[in-house]
Formats: sequence, C-alpha cells, structure tokens
Amino acid sequence: MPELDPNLLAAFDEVVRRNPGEREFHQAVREVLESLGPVVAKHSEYTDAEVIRRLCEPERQIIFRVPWTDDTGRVQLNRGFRVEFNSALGPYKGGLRFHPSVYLGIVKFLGFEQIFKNSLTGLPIGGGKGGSDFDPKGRSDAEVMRFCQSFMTELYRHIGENTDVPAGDIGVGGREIGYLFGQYKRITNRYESGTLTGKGLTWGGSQVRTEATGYGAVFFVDEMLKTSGDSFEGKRVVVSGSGNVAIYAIEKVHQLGGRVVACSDSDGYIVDEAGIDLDLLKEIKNGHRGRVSEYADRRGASAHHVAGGSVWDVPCDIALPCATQNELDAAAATALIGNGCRIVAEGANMPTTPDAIRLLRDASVAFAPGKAANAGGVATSALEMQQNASRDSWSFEHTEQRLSEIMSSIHDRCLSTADEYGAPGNYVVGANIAGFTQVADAMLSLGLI
Ligand code: NDP
Ligand code: 2IT
Repeated sequence: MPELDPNLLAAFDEVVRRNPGEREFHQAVREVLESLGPVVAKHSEYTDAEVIRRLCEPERQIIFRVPWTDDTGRVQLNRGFRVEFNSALGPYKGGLRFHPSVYLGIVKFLGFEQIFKNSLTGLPIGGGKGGSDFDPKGRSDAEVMRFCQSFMTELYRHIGENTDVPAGDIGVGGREIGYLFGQYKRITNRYESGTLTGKGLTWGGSQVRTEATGYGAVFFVDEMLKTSGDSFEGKRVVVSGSGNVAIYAIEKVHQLGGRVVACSDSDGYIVDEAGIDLDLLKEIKNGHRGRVSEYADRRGASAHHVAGGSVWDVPCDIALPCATQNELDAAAATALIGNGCRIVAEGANMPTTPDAIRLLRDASVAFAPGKAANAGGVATSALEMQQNASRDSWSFEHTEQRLSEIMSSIHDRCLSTADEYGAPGNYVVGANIAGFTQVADAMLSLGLI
C-alpha cells in the first residue's frame, strides 16, 4: 500500500480503531486519503481544524429493527440502516440498498463515497446512504411491499425534503420507491415529493432518472475518449451486472456506436458477439426479474452463457463494472490488460480493488472512479428535487442535456484538479481532491460542525 502523510495516517488509524471490522469502509477512506497528501501539504487549515477526522465520522447513524410477515404468515426480521454522513453542502442524499450482504460497514463505505460524489456534481446535496440486509430475491410483490412499509414506518421520522432524501441502489428500484413513498405519505399526511427520488413519472419522478447512472457513466467515458480524439464508434465493451446501471450503460454505448458483447449477474455471464439485444435483456430483467442465463437460451447462436467464471475474461476495449464492490480484482485486471483493454470506468461503487487499480495504472489503462463516473444518478436525483421544489417537470431531452453537461463538467474538473496537484491524467486523484476541497471549505465556513 502507498504510504500516507503522518496526519492522514493518524486519521486512517483512528477510522480503523473506531470502526472495527468495517473492511469496506476502511478501504473507501484509505483510497480518498491516499489522494490528499498534496492537499494537506498545501493547506494546513484542513489539518489544523481536524476537517479530515471530522469528515470520517458520520454526523448521525441510525440502526433499526424491521419486522414483517411473509406470505405464509411467518414473522421475518431484518435490520435497517441510515447513515447521515455529511450535510455541509445540502440535505443528506444517497440511495438505499436491499441486499443480504448489507451491514454497517457497507452503508458507511457507500455514505462516505457519496459525500465526495455529490460534491463533484456541483449541486447542493450532502452525503448519506442506507439500506437493509433484506433479500428481495424470490420474494413476492406483497412481501416486498410489507417489508418497505415496515422499513419506512421507522425511517420516516429521520427523512424529509430538506433533511435527508433517499433513493434507490442495489435491490431498490421503482417498485420499492413506490411502496416507500406511499407509506411516507400515509404516515405524514404530506405529499412531500422531494423526500425520495427515483419516483414514477406520473407521481413526481424525473425523466432520465432511471437511465441516469448508466447513461452518465457512458457520457463520462465519451469525454475520456474525446481527450485523445477518439469515440465509442466500433469499440468492444464489456459491462458487469445486468441491473439498472448496467442496462442503461449498454443502451447508451449502443446509441454512441459501440458494441457491448458481455454482461453478467451473480450466477455467471453471457457473451453475445452480435452485441447484447437490449429489448430481450430488458424483457427478462425488467419484465420478470429473470436471470441472464435465460438470455442465452432465448437468443440463439450468437450468444452463450458461462456459469460462474469472470466476465472480465471476455476481451474488450472498454470495461464498465456496474454490479457491486470489489468485483474487479487483480486477476481480473491482469486479464483485461492482457486482452488490450484501454479504459475501465466504474458504474458501480468501488467495484475495483486497490490492487487492481494499481495494476491498471501501471499498465496505463485509463481509470475513472465511481464517485466521478457514476455521479449521473445522484445528479439527476438532484434535478428531480429541483423539479419537485418548483412543481415542474422537464422534458426527456432537456434533462438528458443537463445530465450530459454535468458529466462533462465533472470530467473536466477531475482533469484540471489532477493537473493542479501534479498528477496529470489521474482521475482518482482529481475526483478525490476536487470532491474533498469543496466539502472541506464548506465545513470550515460553517464553524465547528
Ligand atoms: P441492481 O439491483 O439494479 O442490479 C445489481 C446488479 O449487480 C445485478 O445484476 C446483480 O446480480 C449484480 N450484483 C449485485 N450484487 C452482486 C454480488 N454480490 N455479486 C455479483 N453480482 C452482484 O442495482 P444497480 O444497478 O442500481 O446498482 C449497481 C451498482 O451501481 C451498485 O454498486 C450501486 O451502488 C451502483 N450505483 C447505483 C446507482 C443507481 O442510481 N441505481 C447510482 C450510482 C451507483 P444479481 O441479480 O444476481 O444479484
Ligand atoms: O450510489 C449512488 O449514487 C446512488 N445509488 C444514487 C443515489 C441517489 O440519491 O440518487
């Protein structure tokens, strides 16, 4: 691991000591601190005021019991979380994840990343994250509804359009946001649209929010390609996952002239040399929450399914990890480099392990971290909040144009900040420093918070 400046090392050691066992949280903090050496060298005010130590401590952490009954009448029990990490720039903002792997360390890593990501969007949103170890897989709509209602029966007292604004993440999409919003409205007797984002288009949602994370990641890569006069035209692309982010990343790659030849789920991956047929994939995933193996069964000769294995073994020019944390490890990076991959951009949060990032950098593969490349989702959530606040709704074209401008501005900010701090072309350094300095300056202005 690269060395840290003594002040940063002390802050990191404190995080490890105060948050034992929260491996993903330690990893996310370490990655940011490794970029901040030149910042603390230049600006002693941040260390004098202990801004970094304060940033690593969430403002508030809420953990609660979520009891519900399944379709057989049995009582089920889950744990709910909301970590309200930092509100220096605006109300806490960030998604809810429903997945059996969720525990406090996952929610904290995601909340910590969200602070810098939200800062990079340039919009007035703080950072937070929440979720539950509830597993929606195989559950009926009625079970998911009862779970969401129970979850919101506790969460409602902590959130609000000026306080904390949740949205979706893994396992939480339009269906869950609907049940959550319905219960919030019922308990509070207020149609407070701006309390949740990712809502349906007929009841306060924004055009492009569903597509925004995947589209935004591809807009970001398009900007990376433009720096060397290149484009998506004719590029082979591999995407991991087949959920919300993956599907709309595939759609935008195809619109821009690239070809996505593989995607995955937690059981395996599919390869389709003719390019993924998105209508078929959407029908399987959005239509009946099916598996990618079904795609290979129905598609015919151009496609096959590989059970287990690594989607990163499929040769490509551009790799877009869009599934989950630490899914692209050193072995995967080595395979990608060996096959001539030139760009890796994170649609997911922290999908690339630190070892893999180092290997990619040493091999001069351009690498875009999630907090920059996947910021389009939360940015469009902030646009949804804007529309809700003004009781307005914008067209698809206008909203997509705003998203594209935001991604281009994040891209340019990463590069100009990396230049300013002596790391030209390093998107990790650029994203971390640009995201950090804006939040840190706000914290200094607001007194001891
Ligand atoms: P979805 O639930 O829609 O899809 C998740 C996909 O990733 C599924 O294909 C799922 O496969 C796969 N996956 C999830 N967990 C694992 C795992 N442990 N191992 C292997 N595969 C897994 O979630 P999203 O598309 O919304 O989120 C994907 C990533 O993008 C996450 O990292 C999320 O934090 C990030 N993100 C999401 C944003 C959004 O707006 N939704 C915004 C910014 C980032 P399976 O069905 O088999 O579980
Ligand atoms: O990780 C993320 O940025 C999200 N899951 C989206 C958060 C949001 O509030 O839209």
